[in-house]
Amino acid sequence: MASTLKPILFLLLSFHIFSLVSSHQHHPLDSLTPSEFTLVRTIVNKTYPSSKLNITFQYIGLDEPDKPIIFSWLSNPKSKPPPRRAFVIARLNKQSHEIIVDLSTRVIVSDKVYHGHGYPLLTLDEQFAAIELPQTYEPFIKSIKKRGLNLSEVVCSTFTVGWFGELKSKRVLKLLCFYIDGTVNLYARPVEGITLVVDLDEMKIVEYNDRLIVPVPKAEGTEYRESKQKPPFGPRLHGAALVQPDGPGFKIDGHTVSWVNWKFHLGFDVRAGPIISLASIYDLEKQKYRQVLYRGFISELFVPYMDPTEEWYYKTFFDSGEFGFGQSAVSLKPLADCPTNAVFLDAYYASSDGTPVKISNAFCIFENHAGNIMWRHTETSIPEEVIREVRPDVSLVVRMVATVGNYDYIIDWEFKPSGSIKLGIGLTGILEMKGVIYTHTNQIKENVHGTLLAENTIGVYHDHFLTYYLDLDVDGEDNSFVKNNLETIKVTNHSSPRKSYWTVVSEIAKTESDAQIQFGLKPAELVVVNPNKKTKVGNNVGYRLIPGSATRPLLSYNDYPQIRGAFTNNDVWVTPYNKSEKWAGGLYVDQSQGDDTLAVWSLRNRKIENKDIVLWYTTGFHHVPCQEDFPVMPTLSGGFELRPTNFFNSNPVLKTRPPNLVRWPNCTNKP
Ligand SMILES: *[C@@H]1O[C@H](CO)[C@@H](O)[C@H](O)[C@H]1NC(C)=O
Ligand SMILES: *[C@@H]1O[C@H](CO)[C@@H](O)[C@H](O)[C@H]1NC(C)=O
Ligand SMILES: *[C@@H]1O[C@H](CO)[C@@H](O)[C@H](O)[C@H]1NC(C)=O
Ligand SMILES: *[C@@H]1O[C@H](CO)[C@@H](O)[C@H](O)[C@H]1NC(C)=O
Ligand SMILES: *[C@@H]1O[C@H](CO)[C@@H](O)[C@H](O)[C@H]1NC(C)=O
Ligand SMILES: *[C@@H]1O[C@H](CO)[C@@H](O)[C@H](O)[C@H]1NC(C)=O
Ligand SMILES: [Cu+2]
Repeated sequence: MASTLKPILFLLLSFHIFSLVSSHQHHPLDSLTPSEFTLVRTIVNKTYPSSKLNITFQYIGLDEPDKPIIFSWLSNPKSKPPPRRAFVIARLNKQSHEIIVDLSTRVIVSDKVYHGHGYPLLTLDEQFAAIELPQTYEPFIKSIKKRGLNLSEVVCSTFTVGWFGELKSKRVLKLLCFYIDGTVNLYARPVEGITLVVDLDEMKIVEYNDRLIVPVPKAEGTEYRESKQKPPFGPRLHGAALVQPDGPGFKIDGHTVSWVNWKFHLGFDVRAGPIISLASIYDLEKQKYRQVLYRGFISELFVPYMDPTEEWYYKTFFDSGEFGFGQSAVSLKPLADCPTNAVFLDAYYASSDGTPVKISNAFCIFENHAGNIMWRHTETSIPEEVIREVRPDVSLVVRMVATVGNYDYIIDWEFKPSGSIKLGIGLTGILEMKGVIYTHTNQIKENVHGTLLAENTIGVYHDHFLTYYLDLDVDGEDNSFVKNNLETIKVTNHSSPRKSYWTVVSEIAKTESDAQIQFGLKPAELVVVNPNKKTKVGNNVGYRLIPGSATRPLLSYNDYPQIRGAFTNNDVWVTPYNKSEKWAGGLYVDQSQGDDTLAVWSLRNRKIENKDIVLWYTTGFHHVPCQEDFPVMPTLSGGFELRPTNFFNSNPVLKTRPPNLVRWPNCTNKP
């Protein structure tokens, strides 16, 4: 290992974001702007004056125009854009109101009280209010004293309570508390045994339970701040500079990004986080853009923990529908979260009183020069000639990081000139840890539901399921879902020395049940095709799903969390497009009872052949924590790919010209 320290050289690029972002005109899929959030608040205030009523905004987002309206606007973008509307879920008098506000006419178009199960997204404000309550709650103060702890060093955190068959529920959440004396790694120092229940509509503690005393794990070894580390230090990583002599290769016009042969719209939603819309790719041969993806986003993120004991059983989180994946977006750190050539974009959401909140640097967009090969070939079979053709790969990445409490999720959308879209997921941050009496594995005689990571510290087993909504419109709206099953054929009549081979047997999914796939031993290629468009030689144009790691749910199907998370029962589902079917776990996920999930919608078994269809794909991780995940976890990466499959007549990057060579001052490598 090299041990000499060399200065890190960063050649900063001298372009400004302003040169990339040209004048902004509203695209109908643009996320709501700060002034639009303010306008929503003003309009709702006319009907529900906040001076008289305690109204809170749990969700405000764009009520996107119907698909045909978008298409007709796209065919004539100079025409008047469709009306801007906002969809609002507000809490008022212990009820959830669904309000649609027309921002052009400034009226409330509809206002309905929701009477079903479940509650809307939690706001940050109410969570901040809730975690303050224990500090003045007598029984809690006593419990902390009893443990010999210092109240001013105790911080609490919010946990959704799930649903376990209760017929009636209140809008509550649970609090667990942590000790921050000597560390900022609160999750590593749980004050185990105490559970508080807060009624959010009353904003008061309604249940208290101090069940057991367990030593609080020590602070030593939990710190992760660079400034607090003590020698010996790890190896210094060597720096590198990125130079883009031709400047960046992408343009941002409003929220539409164009790069090389791609064009797409980037939106932000407080619940979903990044939303990619209208992704289309330029076909050199046809001399036009062709549609690929109408809309794609993470629909839900299900994180059930596997400890059935009193303080842990309910931890079965839905990070998108309960906490808001967009609401959890954090500001990216230039030169660290994204490379030197990244451009940053802000995002906005509405706080619980309706005022806009800015997340600066919520997104970064950059060209990824990772030193990979786009395609190559060396040919040595030709006499007296060696042919060596290589095209270096460059891709475009849109990145967001959501920090949902302890965990950090790195979400990448990566576009490749070859037509592939790679969806990257990185998990890092801090584990949820449980305090125990044990300091060595040889003391453990019971099931502790996790791995002993440090003295008195268990990293509890859990899963992360990420369910993507992918409304592919492959070269047009009407698509079919095809399973290309790879089947073994036995040769029994001695027509070949071979005894077997495999072949492709295609199956077109007619209805939803035909498209419910659980990955197992039977290999298949899963392709969304346009049955109305063929290549020159007659194949249906398509895009296929190249799955990431399969993560089968391991809970019983009739277990309450799995009823709520039933959208993970299959790896793949296909539904006919329906604007209101967006959230795989339902619109109201907090304490939901599983009656509005993808699994329930799909029971209708609707026709999906040659229709506008949506592909739902779940990938994820079963997480058995290990000591390397402590005190902070090195990124665990996953993801999947959407890849053109007979979409083009031939390799679409055959004639892509490689980037101009950049010579290093003292480079010994000769091109
Ligand atoms: C709501 O309207 C009232 C007048 O009815 C006004 O006093 C108040 O400032 C408004 N609040 C907001 C948040 O717009
Ligand atoms: C609004 O909330 C405040 C503080 O929680 C409370 O004192 C007041 O009674 C509430 N008003 C209504 C109309 O519910
Ligand atoms: C409790 O913590 C506060 C803040 O760090 C400190 O000022 C105080 O001395 C501590 N008290 C005890 C009893 O340790
Ligand atoms: C053997 O079986 C294959 C596949 O069923 C068939 O195509 C072929 O004609 C058969 N050959 C002979 C020699 O019977
Ligand atoms: C769209 O989906 C919702 C929820 O599943 C359903 O109630 C509604 O009837 C569907 N609309 C159409 C046109 O199928
Ligand atoms: C390049 O190499 C020369 C000769 O080896 C050396 O004097 C010079 O400092 C080097 N320059 C850089 C920028 O490394
Ligand atoms: Cu994990």
